[in-house]
Parts: sequence; C-alpha cells; structure tokens
Amino acid sequence: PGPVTVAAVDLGASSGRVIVGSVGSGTVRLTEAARFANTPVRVQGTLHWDILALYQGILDGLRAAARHGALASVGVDSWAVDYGLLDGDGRLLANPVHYRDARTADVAAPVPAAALYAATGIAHQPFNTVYQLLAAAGTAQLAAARTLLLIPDLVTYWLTGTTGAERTNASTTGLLTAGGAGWDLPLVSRLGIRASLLPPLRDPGTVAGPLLPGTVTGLTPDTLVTTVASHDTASAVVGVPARGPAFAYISCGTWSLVGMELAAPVLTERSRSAGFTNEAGVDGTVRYLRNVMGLWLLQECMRSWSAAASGPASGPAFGAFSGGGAAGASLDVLLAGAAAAPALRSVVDATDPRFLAPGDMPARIAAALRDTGQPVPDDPPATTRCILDSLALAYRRAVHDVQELTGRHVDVVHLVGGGAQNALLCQLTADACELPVEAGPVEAGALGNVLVQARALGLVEPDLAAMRALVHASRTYRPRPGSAADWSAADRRLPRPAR
Ligand code: ADP
Ligand code: LRH
Repeated sequence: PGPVTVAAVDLGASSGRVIVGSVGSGTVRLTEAARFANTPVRVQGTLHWDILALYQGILDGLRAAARHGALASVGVDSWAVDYGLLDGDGRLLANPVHYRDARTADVAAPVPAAALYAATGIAHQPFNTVYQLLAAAGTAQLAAARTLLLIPDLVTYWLTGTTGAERTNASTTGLLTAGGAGWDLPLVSRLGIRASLLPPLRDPGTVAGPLLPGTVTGLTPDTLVTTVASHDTASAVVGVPARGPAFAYISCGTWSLVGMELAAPVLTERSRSAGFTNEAGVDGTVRYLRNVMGLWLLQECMRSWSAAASGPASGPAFGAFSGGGAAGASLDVLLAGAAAAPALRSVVDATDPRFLAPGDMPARIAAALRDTGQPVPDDPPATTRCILDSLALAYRRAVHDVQELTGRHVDVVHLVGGGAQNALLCQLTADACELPVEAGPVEAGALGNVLVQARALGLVEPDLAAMRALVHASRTYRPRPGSAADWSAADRRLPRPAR
C-alpha cells in the first residue's frame, strides 16, 4: 500500500499552519499546505484571539491539504491555557481572550501558591487558565457558560460536534492533579470554579469523531478527527529526534520551553521556587520545563521598529507573521547584523514577566539593562544580539537547573521549532550550555501531531522512542572552545530571579 495522508493543524502564536503528513513504511514526510496570520484584536481594551479568522484559515488549509491525497485523519494542536466558553445551546459565547491580556495581572488565588504547586505541579504563570477563570469570576459571560473548551478542543468541537478536554493541554489549566490523572475536583471547588464547566478528559491517540458532513468542502466523514497531544509544546516534544534518554529540549518559537521528559513530576519546594512546571506529556510522561520568553522578545521589537519606520498608525494589536515577504527579509538582515555585533555586551533575564505584555519592547529591554547597570544597545542589530545572548543565557540556566533539580544528566540539547532556523541562536545555545545542540525539525509540533495520528491509525511502532526514530535533526552545533568563561561571567552579572 502507498503512503497514508493525514493533516496536522498547528496553531502558533505567530502563525497558524495546516501541514500534510505522508506516512509510508518507516518514513514521514511533511508538506506545508497552508500558513496564515494569527493577528489578535483589541476590543474595548481586552486583547482577543480572532478565533473565526483562525477557523477560516483551518478550513481553507484542510481543503488545500486534501489536494495532496484523501485525508485519513486530522489532528489539532495550539498554544495552551486559553479557552472558549459555550452556552447551553453549544454556541461560543465570546471571542477567547489572549493570554497576554492584562486581566490576570493582579489576580490572586484563594489557595496559597505552594499548595497549588503541590496539588497540580504547575508553576505559577499569571495567564494559567485557573487565573483567567478567577479574573472572570462574577461576569455574566461566565455565569451563562455551560462548557469550557481549550482552543484545540474548541476547533475539534466545530469539526466534529464532540466535546472533551485533551489531557496534555488540560494540564496547563492548573486544575489537573500533578501527573495529569484527572481534574482535581476538591481544588476546583475550593477555587469557586464550577466543575460542570470542565468536560471529560480525552487522551492523545483516541478518535474525537468523524468530520461533520459539510464542514470542509470536499471532505467526508471518512476523515476522522484524532485527538493528538493538543498542547503545541507536547506535540513538539513528541517531534524531538532524541536517540536516548539523556536529552534536554528547547521548543523554540514565540516561547522557548526548556526542559526534560520525566516519568514522574517533581513537586519539591526548590522546583517550585526555580519556576519549573510539570505539564502532562504523551503516554504518561511529564514535561518538566521552564518558560522562557523566547523569540517573542524579537518579534515584539521588530513590531516597534517597523511602526517607528512607518509612522503612527492604527495597525493590528500585534502579530509577527510575515508571510515570507519584506519582514522575512528584514529578519535575515537583523540576524546578520546581530552576528557581527559584539558578543555578551548586555543581557536581560529572559524569564522576567515584565516582558510578557505587548508594547514597546525595546524600551522595556533598555529599562532592564539600566536596572542592572549594563550598556543599552543603540541600534536594532545590537538589540537583536542582546536578545539572542539573553535567550542563550536563559537556556544555559534552565539546562543547568533541570539537571540539578532532577538529578538527571543531559548530554545533548535538542532545539526544535521556528528558532531552529536561527543559526546564531543555535550556536550561542551550544556555547552557553557547553553541549552539542541538535537543531530541528522546524515543524516539530506538526510532526508530533502527525506521529500521534499515525500511531492511532496503526501505521508506526507504538513506543515513543520508535516514533522519534522517524524524526531527524537538520544540523548539529558544537560548543566553541574557550567561550565558557564568558558565559559564566554573563551569568554572574545578572541576578537570579526570586520567585
Ligand atoms: P509559534 O509556533 O509560536 O508561532 P514558530 O515555531 O513558528 O512559533 O517560530 C517563530 C519564530 O521562528 C519567529 O519568531 C522567528 O524568530 C523564527 N524564524 C522564522 N523563520 C525564520 C528564519 N527564516 N530564520 C530565522 N528565524 C526564523
Ligand atoms: C507555546 C505555549 C507554551 C505555553 C504558552 C501559553 O506556544 O503553548 O507552552 O506556556 O504557549
């Protein structure tokens, strides 16, 4: 028999894509069928995802995907934590709110942070679903809601009519028991959240349902919608081409998620105060990782620089998608300039929540540098260098800390996602971590999504290691001799955050 065709819908904060996976015997080939902008919209002060524009991009993308072959299956993954609320008729009550919206900035939970961590293993992030629900408490919208669906579950619902909460993504709500076995109902009740909002959990690799007839022109209910690891980071971790257990990963896109795959959560106080989270992975694994601001820092600087160049305008709230045009070219120019700029002149803490919200990023970086008595870069290439040095330093810290907190040894770092195309960042990461960096795949999230569908269809060996054997890195970066002392010195210049 020939290869089987499936489609991965992979929604990132900077773009959405529909990617065709062609699964043959011992091979998986990806082809991009569609890529579309993900441009949030501010309405009366609140930052929203434009969920219908994304859904239209998905429908068009699936039509384009079907031209590559009859689709046996479709799977959906996206960024974590955000949700849509359905009313009693199953209709979406409002556009989902963006995790970078300020509504959660001052929310405090009625349960101490240490107790939340002990119960769920999820590190404090102001945007976790739990804080978004606390921020929404008392609103007419929440009162009218009957079902909460995380973004990929919402898309899956529109495609199939079935509801559920996929486990890897559900873990990011901060409402699952540590390890992800189930909703922590006593905790949900202590927080004053209505348990009936939370749908039953479902696992990666199970069928969500056949595609509803008439949903996508040209596709029939012969196409199944398969539940994948619907948290994009969980899919990306499946798509890491690891060849043994001693690896750390950096899922490097808008965010950088840096950590290890474990068999059980780490719930110590040291782990909590080091800002490590225990998210659920496929097959009962734990994604033990730290959130680093990632290439968001650069995306947001580029938005400021291009706004300054084009004068004041009422442009989109933000959005980094370039479609490969002029903005793509300017990224190349910036990265070439950054490669030529002096190394490690100034660094910021790339885990600092001061960088979370949208808004003048160059000014916030400059303020952080002044606070730590470092020189402020005076042009975009030097600022870009500061960002890349700062990201590599944050990766060094996370790779160091993850080994200390788990007692496990790392001998290779896998860097996957859009950032794997950034040769300077990959080299700096190898230097800073003093470890080889295996870069790629760029589309690890889509690949992990495809692999879980392929496994559900019985097309690949079922264990994770065998699935990963089908994945290949694109390039190896080795640490350059003699740079380690400079990274230790940079590390000492920057205070460790107190959490
Ligand atoms: P997300 O899944 O969060 O939308 P991606 O994994 O698509 O993010 O990564 C987006 C990032 O990849 C961009 O912010 C950009 O810095 C980087 N990137 C994209 N294309 C290139 C390229 N050609 N060269 C270097 N970096 C790139
Ligand atoms: C990356 C990501 C990350 C979450 C954040 C909200 O896209 O899913 O794992 O912490 O978005």
